[in-house]
Amino acid sequence: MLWAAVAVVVGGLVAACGENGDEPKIAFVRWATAPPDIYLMSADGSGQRRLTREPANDVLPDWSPDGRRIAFVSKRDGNSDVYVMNADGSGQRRLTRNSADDADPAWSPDGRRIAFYSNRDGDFDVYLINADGSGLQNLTPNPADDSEPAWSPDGRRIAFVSKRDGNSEVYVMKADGSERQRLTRDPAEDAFPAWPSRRE
Ligand SMILES: [Ca+2]
Ligand SMILES: [Ca+2]
Ligand SMILES: [Ca+2]
Repeated sequence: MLWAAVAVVVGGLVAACGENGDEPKIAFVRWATAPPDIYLMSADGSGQRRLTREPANDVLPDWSPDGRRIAFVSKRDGNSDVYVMNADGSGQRRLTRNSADDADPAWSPDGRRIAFYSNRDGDFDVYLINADGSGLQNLTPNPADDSEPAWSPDGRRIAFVSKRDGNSEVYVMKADGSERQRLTRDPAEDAFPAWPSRRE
């Protein structure tokens, strides 16, 4: 249920920004023809163009900090996987190769790694992978669902959501998975942690 909510809310509404050359651009998802594709436009709405052209869901764009690449989620190979492409849509490349759901990529502030979550080990966990597809690492080997990674502006910590204590709570951990700390203690669902963007 959480994943479905993320796909709809984040994939549908949030426009990610990045710097590429002079003008900041906005990536977004358009359901022009089902299934949806990732598009790009200038910040004034001009120059709208389609970046993905596969007959499968392409959603959840997330900019690399240098504005040169975009991570996203696609079902083009049969199930949800994390991909990266250049900001002009060229060089589309699959990073995760697993029949489970791999979702919600979040680029690290130093541009080297991408956090995402996946249920490849039976339950949802937060994973890290290098931007070149190497070095996969499970940061939350816990039988409960762990999801929605969000980098701190300095890249040293990752906030995430976990159900390990019975219902959705927001946690924070170091980027190596250590020093996990629970931040919310409420019987309601606590989700979608977000830090301020890094300022240069
Ligand atoms: Ca997958
Ligand atoms: Ca888990
Ligand atoms: Ca809660």
